[in-house]
Amino acid sequence: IVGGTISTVESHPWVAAIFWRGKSKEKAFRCGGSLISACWVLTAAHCFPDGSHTKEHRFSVSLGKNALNETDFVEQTFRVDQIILHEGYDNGEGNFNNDIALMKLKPKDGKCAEEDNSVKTVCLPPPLQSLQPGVTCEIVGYGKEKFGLWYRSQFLQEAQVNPFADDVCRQEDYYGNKITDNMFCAGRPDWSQDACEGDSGGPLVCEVGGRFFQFGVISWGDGCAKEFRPGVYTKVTNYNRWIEEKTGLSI
Ligand code: 4AZ
Repeated sequence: IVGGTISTVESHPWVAAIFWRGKSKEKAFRCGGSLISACWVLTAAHCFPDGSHTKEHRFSVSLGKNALNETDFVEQTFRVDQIILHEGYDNGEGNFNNDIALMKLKPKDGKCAEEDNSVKTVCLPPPLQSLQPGVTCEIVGYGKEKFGLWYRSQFLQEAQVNPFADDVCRQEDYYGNKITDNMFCAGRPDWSQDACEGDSGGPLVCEVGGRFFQFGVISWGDGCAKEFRPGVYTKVTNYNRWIEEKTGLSI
């Protein structure tokens, strides 16, 4: 997150940290995610390049985590039973179309995530709920605080962004025709806050009608907090049926 502030997982208890374990057992942070039910985490498909989704045993998911490089007292960590990428995920045009994926947590003693002050599920918006440009949304992540830095944020960070109208984001001086109907853009009018490398897969949550819903999955962008280059998010409301079909949840 660029231009944000240090946050706590207690104020974003649905945030998940996805790790990958290599052949020499080194554990590397891969992406953010969000807990949508006790056993399911929503994230971005591009977090699993070149068939790494078939290597479930290499991944783990931590919930309730404040500091990336420390094991939090309250955190809950799970192995992964299944990784489901969207069938239409496509980066052929360099724009991550259908950038959405699900991870099924492996239960421990018959249970997945247990709700407490640091671990809760996020609500998904109903299918036709539209997101009006101008509302304020929050993004959270453990990603870089500046584009090009070699290190990530040690702590969970949060920032505020506003959804942009599609016709603005599709202007030639923005992203032109790279923006499909499965995406929306969000940023600050002064370009001061944005998601950045390492934040992808994490949630964009907005208050609509007095309730908070996850409207976006952090997906991509040209640089971070750059003029005319807002963050691009997967439009979660396009995927209610897909999520229901894959998870058996009802939204
Ligand atoms: C990334 O590489 C990434 N500024 C995520 C979000 C943005 C840029 C890059 C948006 O994961």
